[in-house]
Amino acid sequence: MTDSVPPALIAAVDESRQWSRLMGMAMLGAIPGEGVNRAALTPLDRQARRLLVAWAEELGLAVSVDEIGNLFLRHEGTEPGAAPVLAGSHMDSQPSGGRFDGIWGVLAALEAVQAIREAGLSTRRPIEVVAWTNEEGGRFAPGCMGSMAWAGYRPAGTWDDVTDAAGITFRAALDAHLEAEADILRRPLGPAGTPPFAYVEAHIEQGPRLEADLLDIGIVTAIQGSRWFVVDITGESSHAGTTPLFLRRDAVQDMVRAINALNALTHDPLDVLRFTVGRVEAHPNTSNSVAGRVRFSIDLRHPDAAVLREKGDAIESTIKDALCFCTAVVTETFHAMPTAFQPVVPDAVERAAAAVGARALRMPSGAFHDAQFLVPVCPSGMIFVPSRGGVSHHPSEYSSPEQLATGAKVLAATLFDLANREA
Ligand code: HGY
Ligand code: MN
Ligand code: MN
Repeated sequence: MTDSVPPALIAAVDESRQWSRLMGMAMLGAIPGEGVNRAALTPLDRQARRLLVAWAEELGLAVSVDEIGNLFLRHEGTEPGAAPVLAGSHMDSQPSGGRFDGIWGVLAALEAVQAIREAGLSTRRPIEVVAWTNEEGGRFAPGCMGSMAWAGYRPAGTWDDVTDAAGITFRAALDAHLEAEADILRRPLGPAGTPPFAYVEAHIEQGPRLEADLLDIGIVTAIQGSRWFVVDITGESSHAGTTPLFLRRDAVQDMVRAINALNALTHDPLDVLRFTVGRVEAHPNTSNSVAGRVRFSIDLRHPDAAVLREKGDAIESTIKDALCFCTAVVTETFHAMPTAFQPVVPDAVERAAAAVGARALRMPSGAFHDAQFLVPVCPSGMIFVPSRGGVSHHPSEYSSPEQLATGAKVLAATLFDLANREA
C-alpha cells in the first residue's frame, strides 16, 4: 500500500454491502437466467432510482436530477465551490441484459463515497455520483442520450420524436419520468459554468481479456468508435401463395441481398471491424404475406476513425446497389468517433491499482460508454473489472463480489486522489 492512499479508506470499502445492493437492484426487472430487463424511463427504472436515492439520502448526499433525467448524488467537499469530481455510469439495461452492466459503476461510486465518509476522510473537492439516462439505447435508440445531452454533444431535444416499440415517444416518456420525480431537486443540464475536475467510470469489461490474463483491473485508455444506422426497405406486401416471384417486391429478400453486400463491405481478415444487425422488424410480419416493409439496425465499430468513416459512409450506397425490387432509406442515428482518454485519469487509476495491490493492464474498450462523451468537457477515464467468459448483454453476465470489491477499492483510491488535487 503506498502512502498516497489511507489504509482506512481501502478497509472501509464493504464487499458484502456492495454485493447486496447489486443483488437488490437485480431484483428490479429480474428475468430467467439471473438476468435483468430494466429499460430506461420505465417504472422499473424509477424503482431502481428510488432505491439508489434512499441509500444516498441515508448517507447524507444531496440528490438532484436534470432535464434529461441524469441523476446526481453529491458528497460535499471542504471547498464546495471547487470543481467536482464525477463518478458513475448508467442504470438501464439491455432487454436481455445482466446484473452488472452499468449499475455496478453507479453502485461502486456510491460505495467509494461511503467508504471515504466512513473512513472519516474529507476531500477538497465535491464528488458527484451520476446515473446517466438511457446509455443502452435499447428502448429508445441511440444510447448515451443523457451523457450526450449533458456534455452538449447533441441538443437535449434531439431525440424527442424517437419512439419505442409501443410507439411512445422519448419526450412523452421523459416528461412522465420527470413528473414522477418532481419531488427531486431539479438542476440545470450540463456542467453549469464550471466543468468537473474529472470523471471516472467503473464498468465491467464485457470482454475476455482481464480474465484470460488473470488480471484484476483494466486501466481504460480509449474507446473504439461506434456508428448506428436504421435501414427502412420498402417493397409491397402480397399473398404468399398466389403472387408469382416475378411480380413480388419482397422487402425481406432485398434485406438479405443488402446484408450480404454489407458483409462483403465490412469483411475484415483481422477481425477488428465489428458489423452487427441486431434488430429486424418485418411488416406485416405474418407467414403468409410477402413482407412489404422491413426495418433493420446496423451497429458498426472500429478503433480507427478513418476506417469507421470509410466503411460507415459506404453503407447507404452498398445497400441501394444491392436492392433488386425495393427502395431503401438509411438513417444514421449514432455517430461516436474513437476517443482516447487524457492521461490524468488513467494515470491516477494506475497509481490507485498499485496502491491496492491489484494486477492492472492498460487497455481499450470495445464497448461504448458515457465516459467518451465527457472527454471534451473534462479529463475522463474508466476502470474495468473482469467479466466471466467475457460475456455481457446476456443474463449470464457475471463478475464476483471480490472482483467488484477490488474495483470499488481502486475507484475509491482514484476518487480520493483526484478530489484532493489542487489544479
Ligand atoms: O453497446 C455498448 O457498447 C454498450 O454496452 N451499451
Ligand atoms: Mn454499460
Ligand atoms: Mn451495455
